[in-house]
Amino acid sequence: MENIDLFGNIVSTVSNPKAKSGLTKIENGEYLFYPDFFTKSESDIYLQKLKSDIEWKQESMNMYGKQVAFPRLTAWYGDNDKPYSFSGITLAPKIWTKELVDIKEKIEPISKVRFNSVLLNRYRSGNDSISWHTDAEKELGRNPIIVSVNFGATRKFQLRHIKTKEKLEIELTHGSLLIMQSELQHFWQHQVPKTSQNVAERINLTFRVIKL
Ligand SMILES: O=C(O)CCC(=O)C(=O)O
Ligand SMILES: [Mn+2]
Repeated sequence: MENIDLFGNIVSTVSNPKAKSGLTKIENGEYLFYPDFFTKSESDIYLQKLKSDIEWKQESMNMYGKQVAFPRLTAWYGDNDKPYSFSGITLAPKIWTKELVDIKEKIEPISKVRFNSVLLNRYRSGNDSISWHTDAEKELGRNPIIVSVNFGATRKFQLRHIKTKEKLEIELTHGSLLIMQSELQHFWQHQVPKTSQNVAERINLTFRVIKL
């Protein structure tokens, strides 16, 4: 489905994610989407475990001389304690928990990549968000593969081409898996916007390979 938004941009909406399951090639990139990768009962358990066992942090960043809190909680886990920079802050990872290893071992046969780190985001309500950015940090190298796992409330995930401004929207549901690959991080930004709807908590995990 194609619509024109307030700014005259073309917005393609993946209105029925099931119909779009599998590989989608877009201009300058591609993604794979599996709406029901984890079963409902598995996803319910992971959501509870991640809420209670992960060491969630309220990070902040310096903006024009002021410390501004991120509109979400974050956590960073991985193979070792090599620091990693994103959104203007540097974090040293914690060592994998049992459920993170479990999730990682379920996704690696699909992505055919061994991940050495995961960034977690916890959106406490519709007021939490992540704004337009790419995951093209230099530590991830050229054409990084990013595997995104989702538990909890469904939120809109939007992609925007940096040149054409074309927009795409995918509803990331409880237990869904989204793999972003090829040149996508170099040409498309992504965000999870705030919503005025009364939504429950959502946890997102993005598995990454940091080139050491
Ligand atoms: O919550 C999401 O779906 C996206 C998170 C994200 O883009 C990031 O952590 O870089
Ligand atoms: Mn990102």
